[in-house]
Amino acid sequence: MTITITAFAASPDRGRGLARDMPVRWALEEVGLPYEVRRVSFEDMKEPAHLALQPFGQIPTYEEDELVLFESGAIVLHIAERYPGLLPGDEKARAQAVTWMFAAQATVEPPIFERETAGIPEHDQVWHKQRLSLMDARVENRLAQLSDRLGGHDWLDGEFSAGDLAMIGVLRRLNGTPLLSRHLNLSAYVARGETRPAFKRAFAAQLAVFEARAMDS
Ligand code: GTB
Repeated sequence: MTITITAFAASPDRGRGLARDMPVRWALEEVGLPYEVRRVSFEDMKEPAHLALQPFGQIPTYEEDELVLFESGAIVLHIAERYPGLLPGDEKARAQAVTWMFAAQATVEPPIFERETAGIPEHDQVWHKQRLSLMDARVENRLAQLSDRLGGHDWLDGEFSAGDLAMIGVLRRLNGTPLLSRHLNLSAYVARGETRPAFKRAFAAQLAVFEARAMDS
């Protein structure tokens, strides 16, 4: 079986591992599956060949022999369901881990994403400051709720799972902000994920792409 994923040829995150190939790489590393990466430019992503794999012209995609998937969450779930290491064996615990995957993308990420994307285009608007504080409050509300639930535990529900992988992937977007750092348990939770050997391998692999390009230019 050959697994090929797509990733940015030149990620705008400058090697910080924030693009969505990162959770897929991390999941593959956690379960120990080798994979190849096809790097695509923004232009490539809008070409018919890539649109046949990803109808919205985005990365990541996942090809496993004849199977083609897109949506990073669906790809991580596919990997987690087939290989041990990312979902508990017990049926109920499994459903709970999947619930955290959905919570990460559907409940925690939207306010974080909104705050992040509003920053640059709205920066010059007179109402920007007011809107920013509103968005900060929305993020803060979600983080406070998540922090309460995590409490002093290492992971969201028992052992590390795909739910933690998804949640940490979302929270990493706030690294370096007071929104995250004021919640000591959440900062420690993110750091705990980032020190996993599988995360480190995934991070290093995507960083190597940025560094190779920097050497070329
Ligand atoms: N829901 C989809 C999934 O989870 O797979 C979303 C995929 C997606 O947003 N892909 C982005 C993309 O291909 C890259 S990851 N964008 C190109 C386009 O839409 O034309 C999002 C991303 C981009 C950049 C940063 N960054 O610079 O920090 C972080 C995250």
